[in-house]
Amino acid sequence: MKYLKNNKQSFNLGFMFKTLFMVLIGIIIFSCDTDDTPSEENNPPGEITGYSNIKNTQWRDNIGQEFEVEGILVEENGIAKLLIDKNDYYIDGLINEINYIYIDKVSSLDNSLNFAEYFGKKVKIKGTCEENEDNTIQVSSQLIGDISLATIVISDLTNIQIINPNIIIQRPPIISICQIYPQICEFPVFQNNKTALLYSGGINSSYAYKRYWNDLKLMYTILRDKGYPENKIRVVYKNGVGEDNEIPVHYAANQTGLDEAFSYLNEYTNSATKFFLMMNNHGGGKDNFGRPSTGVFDADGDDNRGSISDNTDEQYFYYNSSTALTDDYLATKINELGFGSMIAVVKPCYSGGVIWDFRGPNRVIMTSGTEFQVTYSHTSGLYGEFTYHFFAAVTGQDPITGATVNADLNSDGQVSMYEAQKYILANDARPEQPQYEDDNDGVGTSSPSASGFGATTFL
Ligand SMILES: [Ca+2]
Ligand SMILES: [Ca+2]
Ligand SMILES: [Ca+2]
Ligand SMILES: [Ca+2]
Repeated sequence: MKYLKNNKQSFNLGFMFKTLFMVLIGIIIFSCDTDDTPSEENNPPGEITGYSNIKNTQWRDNIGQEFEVEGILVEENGIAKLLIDKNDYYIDGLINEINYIYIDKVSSLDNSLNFAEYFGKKVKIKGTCEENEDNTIQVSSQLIGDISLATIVISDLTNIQIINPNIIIQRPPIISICQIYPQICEFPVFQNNKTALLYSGGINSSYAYKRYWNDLKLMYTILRDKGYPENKIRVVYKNGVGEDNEIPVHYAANQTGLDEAFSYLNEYTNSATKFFLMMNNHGGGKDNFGRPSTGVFDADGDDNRGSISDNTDEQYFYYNSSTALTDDYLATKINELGFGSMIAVVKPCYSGGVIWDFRGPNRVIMTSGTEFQVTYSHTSGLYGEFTYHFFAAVTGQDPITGATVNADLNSDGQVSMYEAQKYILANDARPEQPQYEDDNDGVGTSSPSASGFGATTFL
């Protein structure tokens, strides 16, 4: 009952049906997550899940009304939200709307209430339902739904209480690459015919987690170490500004910025060029595990093939944009580059959904999961799970502990993309199945070939 408005609602027949309906929805959502890591913050079966008493199709009728809500508070770029399930913080996809709600405060509390101090703790909050005023959340609501604007606004300091002092979610710090990897921070003087595009959008202030910045910084540094010239790497990130100055950010993650990045790289790309692509942040798609579909309707039908007819193009979000970034669009931009070979490392949820779109000769495509699967960050929240193991494989060093790892299966002194994927497959500890494609059939596999193109492809 704790998420019910003011406890005023009487236990009438309508409420019983509503409860029954929400329990059913809850069973559908959670029962399909059979391979999910158990979380001590998952609701016990039978209890009403989430904030559906506030966040429903009539949520605007709730504006101005007072509610009491509980959840784990997380804060990103100054925007706080409550989560029902801590796992949602580590997923690189959209959170079910009923499983999170934004928290804000009246301006008179600006100096006395700092949400960061509550990070990762379970809190109880009383406040008024309002529409979120953050510009990026307003803009992204045009893409992900009006319901995403629902916010509980606190007007009194006594209306936020910590109900569990334990930190359930640790705030992951931004890493300093050269402290962890001093040996790769001295870049070689040789310059190769290699170009790279590193991308992370982040949707809006609340979804743009710092781990994407960690991923991009480490990837950038590794590429420089591998001889990718500074002027041939373009970083497209969030609003065009990095979280620190360790690597440059060249463009904002919107359609204009992405187009400009591709145009720029096109000037440096020829038929002998190696093109590296990292896609990061959230993804949307058709889910086979009970979550609502967050992809884009496949209007041209090109995503349906063979046994797959999901009518869904996967999307990989911009920042502060109401335009969807689809796999179709990315494939068009990639195919305009006249490179000789490509390595694509694709982290977001539903990442396997790019394999069909990105297919082509001399291309290695490595994804964190299948077309129908959410994928996770590392348990530390510092990197993606998939990217964490990729970094370990190609540097020979664990990116957190510094421990030596060896992914060089054939002991030739270098780690091919085939070897990197084998390392990832052996070590990925999340409920996700990384996929691999290097034979131009557009079909991902969990069993990479030891004699395929990727076995002789290196960063
Ligand atoms: Ca399509
Ligand atoms: Ca699809
Ligand atoms: Ca697709
Ligand atoms: Ca090797």
